[in-house]
Amino acid sequence: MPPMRERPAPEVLIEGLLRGDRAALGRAISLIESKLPEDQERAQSLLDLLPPSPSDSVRIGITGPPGAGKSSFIERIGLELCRERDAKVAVLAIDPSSPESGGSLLGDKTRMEELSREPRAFIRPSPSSGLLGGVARHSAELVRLCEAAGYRYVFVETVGVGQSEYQVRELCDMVVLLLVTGSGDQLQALKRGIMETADLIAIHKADGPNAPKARALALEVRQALGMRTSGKSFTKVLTVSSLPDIPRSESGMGALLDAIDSWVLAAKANGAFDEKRWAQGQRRLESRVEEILVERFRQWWATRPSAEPEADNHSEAQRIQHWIAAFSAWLGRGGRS
Ligand SMILES: Nc1nc2c(ncn2[C@@H]2O[C@H](COP(=O)(O)OP(=O)(O)OP(=O)(O)O)[C@@H](O)[C@H]2O)c(=O)[nH]1
Ligand SMILES: [Mg+2]
Repeated sequence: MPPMRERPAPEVLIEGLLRGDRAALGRAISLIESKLPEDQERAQSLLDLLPPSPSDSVRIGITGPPGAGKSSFIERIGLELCRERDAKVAVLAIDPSSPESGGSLLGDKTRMEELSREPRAFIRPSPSSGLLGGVARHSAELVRLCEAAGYRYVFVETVGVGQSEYQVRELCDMVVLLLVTGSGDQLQALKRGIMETADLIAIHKADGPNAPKARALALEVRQALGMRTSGKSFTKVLTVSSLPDIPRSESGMGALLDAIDSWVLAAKANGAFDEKRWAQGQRRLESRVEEILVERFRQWWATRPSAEPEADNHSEAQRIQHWIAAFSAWLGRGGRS
């Protein structure tokens, strides 16, 4: 017989969470991600009990082509934050793709081995396969849970390209783009307008024989950005290495952290930081309302009172108009026939 699943009350979970208890955080995340109908109410109560998001947290999205070293970079910068700055660091991953790609998250967990042993770090445990679809859907809630548990730096790694890049921007305060030399990816990124949406660009793996090439690429990217923005690009382009055996003074990690700090300070000073969070929240609200409305529409449609308008003398556009009017009227009556 499988072991009985423990079901701590939301109040108990919150209490542990606010104390910074990692086990409570892990359980809270599982509850939010749960698809079991009997968990939905507790999940909602848990969210209702959460304090407002702290204003001194920073949500940093890490994007870049596959193999650019995103996980290794998060491990290095995470360790730096934990050890040198005594900060608490949480790491989440966004994977909007199907459950089949579950391996990538598992891989990340092992690649961030050192960070996962760090008491001030929390790496979201890999969900069991089949649950991955929930990662992107609940990621905003997961960020809130991490922040409530005292994590002031929340890193979000994109897994896969395309859709996840959009999602990470909607979730994070700033986006750091990692590029590497010799892959041609930087040209691709430029074409697709990805560089312009990054708040900071790091030319990664700038170590050993690759260091001069990385510096050359940084120069190229700066020029390309300058041309795009008629010389007014404020996006910093730095070179950095995440190899553990590169001395800290040569890795560029310190300068990169300073660049993140000054970006945050500037965004807070001119109001852009709060504005972005507000706008992101507004868009989440709208998409939630959309979901609710579509759900209501489908319920109404299944039991709609009147028959189709006569097919012959109604075009498709008229038919749609007809049903929109009928549905709106029904909504206007407070959902009564
Ligand atoms: N030389 C060098 N190699 C690195 C550096 N960072 C990562 N690597 C190597 O690059 C490879 C990919 O690293 P990951 O951190 O897994 O890259 P990723 O972008 O997370 O990969 P996916 O999540 O699979 O897209 C590994 O073999 C790393 O050892 C670095 O700073 N310098
Ligand atoms: Mg990775």
